[in-house]
Parts: sequence; structure tokens; C-alpha cells
Amino acid sequence: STTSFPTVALVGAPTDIGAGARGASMGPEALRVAGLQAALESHGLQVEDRGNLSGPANPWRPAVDGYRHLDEVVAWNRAVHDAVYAELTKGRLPILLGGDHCLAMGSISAVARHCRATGRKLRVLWLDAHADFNTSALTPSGNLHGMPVACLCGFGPEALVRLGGEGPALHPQQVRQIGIRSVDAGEKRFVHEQGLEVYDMRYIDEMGMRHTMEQALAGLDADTHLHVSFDVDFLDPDIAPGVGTTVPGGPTYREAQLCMEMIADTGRLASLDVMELNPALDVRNRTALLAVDLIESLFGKSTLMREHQVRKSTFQT
Ligand code: B3U
Ligand code: MN
Ligand code: MN
Repeated sequence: STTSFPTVALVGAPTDIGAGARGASMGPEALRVAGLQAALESHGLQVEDRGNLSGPANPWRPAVDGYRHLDEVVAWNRAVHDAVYAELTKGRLPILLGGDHCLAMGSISAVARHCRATGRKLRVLWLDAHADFNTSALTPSGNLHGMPVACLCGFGPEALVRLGGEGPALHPQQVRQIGIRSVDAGEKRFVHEQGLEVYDMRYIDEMGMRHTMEQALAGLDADTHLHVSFDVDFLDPDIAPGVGTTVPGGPTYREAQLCMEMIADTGRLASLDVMELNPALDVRNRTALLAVDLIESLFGKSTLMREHQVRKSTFQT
């Protein structure tokens, strides 16, 4: 079969350096064992597995000045940034296999730098139970996986804000957050203050996933690079138990599938993070298998049925 996607490069980042539970370091291997490469190849994609990056061990220390493991988080994110940037420069579609969500700082700073260099627009979809918009002053935990969106928008330590060079990687207006249902009090105020576009579970309950995704994907054009940062805790814990911070009341299997399918329909997906999968908390690799199933939909598994798109354009006018 044919596909419009460039060659996919899998980049493993086996660490839980920014997390509050150990085990996300085993995420990359669990996704490989669940058959990610073969699944993508079965849809006609070319896939190259780059293996795993390396970085400092997790010293499991308490927070210092509001951050846990800041130096180690910087080291890991530099490695991720360089690897993802190199793949984008080669024309590849990078998939970062996490690892905890702090590593999205490395990947998204690389994507933003690539978009600046090539004059493309950037849209980031943040699929997550959490807003990940804490700062050292707001965080209840010091865990940097609760801070990547803030750091990418310029609110964080210099070494993380400047991973991709001068100035912040993102403007809050480039981000759409979907599935949010756990936000700390100070973090919530800061999200509103910065004007992040959040489609929380209340919104999805009332309006439905279809309308939610139509809003979140509105305004994409041929010059837009679409990056998806998929925190597996986005999913309802009944179907996805293998994550460190489960939050009840997430999207169902059908809602998650529709979310991925509508992203695929845009034809703009150009980079992806798959984060926070924790095999130590999973049941027979079930959450990894589900993640692979959803990633297949993200790459257009179901768009063989053109009727969906016909119906869509009928309703949209
Ligand atoms: N908001 C909390 C909890 C959290 C954020 N992201 C995850 N957990 N995975 C914090 O610690 O910042
Ligand atoms: Mn997250
Ligand atoms: Mn999360």
C-alpha cells in the first residue's frame, strides 16, 4: 500500500528522571515488545529503529529549589533534542518512545527549532490527564514531568527554556490540551493567565470528542507541522492501567480512537511523543498494546473507509 508519510524514526529514551514513580524507563522496550514497528510497517510505512538514547541514572533525590533531578533532566533532554532534531533534518518523522513526559521538552524544542529553520508553523496537541504547566513555585512535587508545557513556553530554568536556542520554543497559542482532568490550584490559575486552549474532560463530556477535535485541529494548513505529545495517562485507567499517575474519568477506547483518527485525517502529523508508559504497573503489556493500536490509527489505519471523510465534509459545511 502507499502512504504519504515520510520514513518514521523510533527514538527510545529509557528514563523516569522527571516522574514521581519509577518504571517509565521501561516504556520504550514495552512498545517494541508490543510490536510497534511491525504494526506501522503493516500500513505501508518505512520504519527505522534508532535504538535507545542514554543518560544519567535516576538518583531518586528530593527536590532542590522546587526541582527534582534538574541536572539529570537537562542532560536527558539535550540528548533527546539532538536526536529528534537530527531526524527532522534528515526528513524523518520522529517518534519519541518515553520515558516520562519531561522529555517532551527535548523533542518539542527540536521540532520548534526545525520549524523556525524551515519557515513552517507549529501546532502542538497535548493529550494528557494533566496540564503539565507547573513551575518550581507552583509544583506540589518538584517532578519535572509536571512542568514541560510551562518550560517550553518560557517559564522554567534557563537550561530547559533554552534547549532549542534563543527564546522559548512555544507560544501558549500554539498548544491545544485535550483530556485534562487533574490540574493543581496554582497551575490552574497560571493556565488561565497564559491563555492555554484546554479541552478538559468536562468539555469532551458535553460536546463530544468529534466537536472537541474539530476545534483543536481548526486552522491547520499545508504549512503546519503538527506535533502530538501523547501522555498515555490521557486514557481512562480502566483501559490503560500501565501509567504512574492514573486519573479516573479519561477518554474511552472509542473516544481515543476517534481522537487519533481525526488527527490522521488532517494529514499534518509530522512528529510524535509516546510518554509515561510504565510497564512495572501494567498488566501483561496491555497498555503498551493499546498504545500501539492507537498509534496505528494516528497513522491512518482506519482511513481506508473513505465514507467517514465524505460524511465529515457534508456535516462541516
Ligand atoms: N500536577 C502534578 C501531578 C502530575 C503532573 N503530571 C503528572 N503528574 N504525570 C505534579 O506533580 O506536577
Ligand atoms: Mn504529561
Ligand atoms: Mn499526565
